[in-house]
Amino acid sequence: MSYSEPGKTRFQIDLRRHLREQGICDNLIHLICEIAEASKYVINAVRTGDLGVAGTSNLYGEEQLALDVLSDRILRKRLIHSGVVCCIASEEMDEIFTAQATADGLYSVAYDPLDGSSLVDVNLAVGTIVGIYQGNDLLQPGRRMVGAMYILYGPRVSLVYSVGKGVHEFTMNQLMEYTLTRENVQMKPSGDMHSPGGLRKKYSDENERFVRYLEDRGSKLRYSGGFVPDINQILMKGKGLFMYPALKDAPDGKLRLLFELNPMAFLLEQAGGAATNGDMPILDIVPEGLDQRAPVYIGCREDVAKAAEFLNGTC
Ligand code: FBP
Repeated sequence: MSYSEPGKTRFQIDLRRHLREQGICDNLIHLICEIAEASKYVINAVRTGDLGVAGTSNLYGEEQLALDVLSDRILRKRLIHSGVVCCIASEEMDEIFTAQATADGLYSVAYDPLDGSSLVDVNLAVGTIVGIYQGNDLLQPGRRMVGAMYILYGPRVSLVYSVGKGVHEFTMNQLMEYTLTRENVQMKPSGDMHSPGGLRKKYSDENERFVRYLEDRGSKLRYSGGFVPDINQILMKGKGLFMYPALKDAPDGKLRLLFELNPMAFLLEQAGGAATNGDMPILDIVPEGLDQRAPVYIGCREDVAKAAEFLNGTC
């Protein structure tokens, strides 16, 4: 991982130039830049928008916040306007939206427009999560994605992406442009911090024993309640494990395969980390529907492997 420092040639590299260096096709470069542009309007909504409820509910029957609906509309309009997207799936929409009938040379996008939106009310960091597929089939294993990215709206605004050639971070400057700040982010094999999601009293004995094992090993608790800031901390520090396991009353956990888990698993694997549901890599799960959820253990590969051992009783 190389930090771009003043005076070094990699400084002030903008997103479009960096994407061009990845050797990917113009349509994918254009798509990622369009999502980056959309994030500038989402930032404005997060900073000044209505914090109330929208009066509607999403695919999961959850009450939508006005910010959920607004950020979803901003991204959907931008994706349609891009001209390179055929199918769109959003955590805030009930079904797949077909933007173009043809799929030749086009992409499909699954996104969570504002993950952790309920945290804006208490001024905590939130984010947009995006997974990109070639063609018009969104229900394929995450390993087939051609790109993934998230945008973190925190004290600073950062954008992290991968198109299968490493993981790179950009930070928004005072001109609202994204410039390179970290290139080829790498995970260590094991770490000393953990983010356990969900109510502990609903954990299985195996999950409880695993968290105790981490604590006894000297791992520090780091959990903000926001998936994007929690994953960003793990990626940028190159260490740690996030888990949102199956709960006694939620056998599939909470987080959504298409909109949250696949993009983050793609990024972590690209950085040398791992992501599992306890039985298999997240990226190898064949989605059965838009609303599918899965338990997740994501972060340093040795810690993820250890989680699976505890769950399968081999530890
Ligand atoms: P939303 O998509 O409804 O915002 O939920 C996702 C999320 O807020 C994640 O960002 C976070 O990791 C998790 O839920 C927190 O869940 P809990 O409050 O149960 O720990």
